[in-house]
Amino acid sequence: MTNAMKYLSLLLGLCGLVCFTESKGILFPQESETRERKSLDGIWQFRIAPRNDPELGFRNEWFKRPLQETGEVTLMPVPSSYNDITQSKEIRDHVGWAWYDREFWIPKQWMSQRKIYLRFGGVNYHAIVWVNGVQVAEHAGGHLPFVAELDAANLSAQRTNRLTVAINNTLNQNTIPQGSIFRPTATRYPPGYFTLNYNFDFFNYAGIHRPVYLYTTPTSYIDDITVSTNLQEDGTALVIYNIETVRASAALFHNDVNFGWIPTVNQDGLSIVVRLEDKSGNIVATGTHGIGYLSVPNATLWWPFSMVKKDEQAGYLYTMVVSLQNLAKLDVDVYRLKIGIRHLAWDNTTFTINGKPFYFRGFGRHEDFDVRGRGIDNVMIVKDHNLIKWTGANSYRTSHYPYSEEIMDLTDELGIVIIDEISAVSIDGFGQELLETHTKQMRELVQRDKNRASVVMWSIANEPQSQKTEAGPYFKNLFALVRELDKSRPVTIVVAQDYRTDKAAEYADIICINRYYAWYSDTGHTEVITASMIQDVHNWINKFHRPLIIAEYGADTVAGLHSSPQFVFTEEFQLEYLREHFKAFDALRANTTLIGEMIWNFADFMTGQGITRIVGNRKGIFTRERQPKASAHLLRSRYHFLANEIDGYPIPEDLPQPIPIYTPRGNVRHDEM
Ligand code: GCB
Repeated sequence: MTNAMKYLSLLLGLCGLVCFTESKGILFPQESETRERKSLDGIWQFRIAPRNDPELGFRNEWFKRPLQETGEVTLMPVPSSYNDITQSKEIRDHVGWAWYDREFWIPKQWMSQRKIYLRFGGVNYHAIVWVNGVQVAEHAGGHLPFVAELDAANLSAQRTNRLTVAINNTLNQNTIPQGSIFRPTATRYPPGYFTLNYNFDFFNYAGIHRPVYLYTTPTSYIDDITVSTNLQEDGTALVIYNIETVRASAALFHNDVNFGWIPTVNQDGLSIVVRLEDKSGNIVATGTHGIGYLSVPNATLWWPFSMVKKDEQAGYLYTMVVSLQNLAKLDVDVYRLKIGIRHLAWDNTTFTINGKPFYFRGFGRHEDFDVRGRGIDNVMIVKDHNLIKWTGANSYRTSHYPYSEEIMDLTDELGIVIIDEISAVSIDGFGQELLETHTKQMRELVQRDKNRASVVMWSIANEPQSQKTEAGPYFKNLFALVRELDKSRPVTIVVAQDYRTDKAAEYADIICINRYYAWYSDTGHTEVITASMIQDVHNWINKFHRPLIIAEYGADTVAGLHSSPQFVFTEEFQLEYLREHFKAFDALRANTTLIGEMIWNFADFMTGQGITRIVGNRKGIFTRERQPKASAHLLRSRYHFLANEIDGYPIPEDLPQPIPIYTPRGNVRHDEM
């Protein structure tokens, strides 16, 4: 091994960079001088399978003909959840197969010297895809992308092509998340009656939730890029990268990692050139290997927005331009990846970003909007992130599933910190098959989000039945897997169990707990909150000696409902409930390794029907229409006070100065709210 190689392997080990040699990349489709992209979003044809004959579409091969020729169809926007688009209760509550189709054109020039792909950003839960009647893909897992390479022999540039998608939202004990079909035998039920039961607290929206793209690459192309960043002691930034290519010329090169520094130019004459450009397009570093590192002196670091004085430094992103070139130095393929340079570190007491302790002040959220359900909508996602910045929050958790790549682009760019959670909500059972599903989804998530600066932590589950003995080995395995995939970020789990009985949190780098004092226990008694929370957190920290985040606390609040003195469900109650928590958090952050507080929830969201939910979960500080409840103003004061105290971030002019808040000792300083 040469010295350079030794140095590099040391670096790779230190930074935990992992080469995904066995799996195909899932780079977001983009246009470049060598790639083309076509959106298939729009209004598609749609039909649900009959409840009493769920397999009819397969038996009658609905994928072989236009959907409108095999029965009645309705119009369905893509992306969106199908549930709230029509006036039909049957469609809203449908469980089982639902069918979509549309036609599309392939440009003539795509038919030679190119590879053509079809990519779905997310379809909940199980999807089967046909093009011109031929199956091209199948994927399970509702919130992660998948891609199919299309065979040109099955496409036409002379006439329209047909895309058919069958999706199924049925969950079982080995899906993530889990669910079960309830088929009562009692004669009072109508024939064929069944329901899908699940014990997570959000509506099981179904549909093609995220954009659908057709795109091309050249026949030799950049398949995957893995980047990790690091700061050396002298302040020089290192960008460590691994580029995987697929070569057309010889099977030998198919899906091989190009260990570029051994032969810089491979036998097929192709080589990799990397350049890092700042926001103005200046080249700040270059590389000529498939695996390597770029050193960037005086790098502009990626910072959460409230940790920098100037807005333009928040979420600073460089562009890594990767090109695969031929012997004549002409670009065969080019891919541009936005990356932020930042350094994460953690130990038993702290978590730092670029050397500064980071205190998470944020939210649990949902991808949930009126009418669209979980379907991505640019209007809503920009509005949400404006509101997040307005509150002074610096972070959120993608509770309880991976959010769309379009959302993650925003958090990277705005400098909002993300705890990236997989869809394992409320899981139980912990058998081998479940572990396999869980592992597969974790791999896909890390593969998708590994290069994102805003993602600072992986969350491998929310509120599993982690008091059960089987949960111990199950999560021990999963933590080990995620660390093997990525050593550059801490791994957490969000638990709701007691510190004495939990079997999973001990494996986490940072522990997250959810607590609902005065809501699910001692309902209405806000006077128990502060002492209970303080004692509880002390117990966890004294036992596990880890940084800890309160990942959820909250109270259902119906906007416009008032009561003095305060009473559950009123805006006054939510205010009081928050104030009592703030006292606890301030006492804890002064004396313990509490490193964050995240309220449940950012906004009201839809749930299944139930007597504890008044048309959805109302714990939002914003309504589902994104209007503030009284609590939004109180939380905003606190978050801005913290941003000012911890990061020196200027307090907005429209907030009273100094902000009414509690001192770190938990005493009221200006309690005017
Ligand atoms: C929780 C869950 C979250 C629920 C929340 C609630 O602990 O993690 O999914 O929505 O409680 O409001 O009950």
